[in-house]
Amino acid sequence: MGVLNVTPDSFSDGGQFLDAERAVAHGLEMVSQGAAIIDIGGESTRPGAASVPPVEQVRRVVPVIESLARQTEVPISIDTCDVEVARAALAAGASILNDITALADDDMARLAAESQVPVVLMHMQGTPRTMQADPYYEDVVGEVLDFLVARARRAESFDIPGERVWIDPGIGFGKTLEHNLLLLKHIGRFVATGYRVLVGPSRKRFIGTITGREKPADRAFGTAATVALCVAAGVSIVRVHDVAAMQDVLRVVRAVQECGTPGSIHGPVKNAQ
Ligand code: HH2
Repeated sequence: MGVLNVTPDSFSDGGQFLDAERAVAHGLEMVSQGAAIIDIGGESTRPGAASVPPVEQVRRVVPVIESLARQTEVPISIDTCDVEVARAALAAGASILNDITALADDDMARLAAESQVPVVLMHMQGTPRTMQADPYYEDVVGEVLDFLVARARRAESFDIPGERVWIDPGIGFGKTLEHNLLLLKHIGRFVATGYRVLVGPSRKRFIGTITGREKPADRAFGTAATVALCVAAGVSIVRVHDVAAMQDVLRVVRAVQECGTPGSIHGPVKNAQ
């Protein structure tokens, strides 16, 4: 899943794609690099971010979604927790809902059910404005897992079938460095629920803390380590900024996973040394 933020203030690509034409060009570039989904957002959720009125989010994302949907078959997801924005995005051609509040709003749950699209349920402690103030858990993995399974069951009670529910531990959303690391270390427990798992570690602060890389754009190698761990553990979707580089990570992890299985060696891997 390639990230496309049509915002002035996202932590990593803020201001780069506020212009619709540039946003569309970047979306198409990520498609050409192998993105299987383009995730479009019109509101930053970085720690401390102020919320953006739905009408402004719509103004930012709808032209980009319309244009991309005309030019590519790759599914587009809308990253929003506002039902009006989600509705406008679906009408413009989006076909996945990415809700960082995990369907806190019943209207969003009804929209997901009616429109029969997959929905990402993400865990967050607090709100973007407050979430990094003092995150606290007794048992971060158990609590995040219990929350997501409860929200997935709630989604199913709205007639959203389990195969359309994707769960996401919400890396960086009300989590310390240690919390993020524990969630990544035990990501297999989320996979074991049977729901598809999405993880979004890309370029985040905790990677900068570990590597000493202050600039988000310099965190691709750190991100690659998390992507490799997640994919090896059975995660279905990784939400990333550096699509071309992470495609290479994916290819190598898959080649290792598939080696030794008859008929599994294919394409460029065949003659590798
Ligand atoms: N992370 C961000 C935004 N949306 N959605 C899901 N499902 N999972 C995530 O981990 C996730 C997300 C934050 O990253 P980004 O979009 O690059 O930054 P910003 O929120 O500043 O726009």
